[in-house]
Amino acid sequence: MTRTLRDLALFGGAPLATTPLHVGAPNIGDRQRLHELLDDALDRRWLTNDGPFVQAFERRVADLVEVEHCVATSSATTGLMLLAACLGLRGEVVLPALTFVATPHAMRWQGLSPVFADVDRATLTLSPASAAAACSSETSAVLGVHLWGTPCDVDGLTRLTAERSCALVFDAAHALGSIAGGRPVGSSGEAEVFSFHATKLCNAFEGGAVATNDARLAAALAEARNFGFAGEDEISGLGINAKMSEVSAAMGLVSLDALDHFVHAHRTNHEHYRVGLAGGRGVTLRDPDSRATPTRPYVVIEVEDEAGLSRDELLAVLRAENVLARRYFFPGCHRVPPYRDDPRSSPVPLPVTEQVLDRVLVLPTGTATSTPAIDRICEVVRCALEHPDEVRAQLATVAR
Ligand code: T4K
Repeated sequence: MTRTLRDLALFGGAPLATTPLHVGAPNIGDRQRLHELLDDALDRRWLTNDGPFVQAFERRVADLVEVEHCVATSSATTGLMLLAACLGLRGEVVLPALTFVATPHAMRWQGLSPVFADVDRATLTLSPASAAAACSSETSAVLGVHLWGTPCDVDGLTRLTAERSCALVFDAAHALGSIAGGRPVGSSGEAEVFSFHATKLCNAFEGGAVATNDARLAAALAEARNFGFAGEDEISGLGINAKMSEVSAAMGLVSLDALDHFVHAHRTNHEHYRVGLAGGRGVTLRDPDSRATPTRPYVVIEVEDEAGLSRDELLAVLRAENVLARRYFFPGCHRVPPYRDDPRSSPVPLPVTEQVLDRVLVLPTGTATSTPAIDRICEVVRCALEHPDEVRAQLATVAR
């Protein structure tokens, strides 16, 4: 380690980065190709409403995740909402509290009651045992989240939902390219919903995709995302505008073309973090099974109790360096409105979730993050954790 305390920005050194290093800085594919596709759409004067780029995007995603049908949407959030509506879910949906708030919000917008369960310590995905304890006679579905790309215990959740005769769906927002039980994530349960938001491994500016092998469900989703139109003058039922535009689909296609390049960058970055943080005291890089999470979409560290610095203190050190790490998904869905005031939403204890929410930091990765920058981030983390008392004292001085 070459960095000393005096080199840290907190102690007056030059910040590690002159411009902010963001978690979620987008991966961007071939710009020239994107411009060509946008010209095509403009020349064609077909900009949205199930255009040729959207159809091509849907075929590409369906092939990639090995399902028969894919319905592109304006976001994963609207995809989840439509899925709940088209499956006719009622009452309660059991899901992890350790997720982005979009997951319960999508259910709540459909008039459903999200009920939170705990996660498994190893994978940080929904624990089948905790989910079982959270189920009630009102439960119509279990919603697993492949958090940070790590697949859920699909078999365990399948057994649970089969026993209870309720639906099983997945929030696969982080999990394009992940592998569950030897198959790409996307084909389990009734359907799985991917995100193509700008911050995802593969992006369409904004966008989502519902993957399913159920032809009737796919047809219902396609109608529901387009106001419920089943034909030019025919409305099949309640619908909304959740369509993907041709601009988004063009970006999605260009991103899919570059997927191998993006994955290579994420894997290389993850390896640099692994080496750079090895032996660092008090901090652990989450290192999920690389056969199940080969894409390495996120870099997540846990700041342990014995680190000497809290997670938030380490966050402050990094922010001073212009490294804008994030505390995803603090403070936890069960602790924010409208859920925190509803005792029915947290019927079971959430000890793993609560421990993790107070310990994790997500660090920058992707094609926008260079490996030399990662090596320096690791040096900063290690240096700060070698001198916790001095760092805490300096943070207190700066705060005054
Ligand atoms: N389920 C799960 C498990 C999810 O994580 C998400 C979304 C969803 C469902 C819903 O998917 P979508 O409906 O969005 O398709 C961001 C994203 O907006 C959100 O998509 C994502 N998860 C979540 C984890 O992150 P915020 O509120 O943190 O966004 P914001 O604006 O703070 O930006 C995040 C970071 O990315 C910052 O460091 C800045 C950086 N960034 C962002 C954008 C948009 C860039 O560098 N460039 C950009 O263009 O939610």
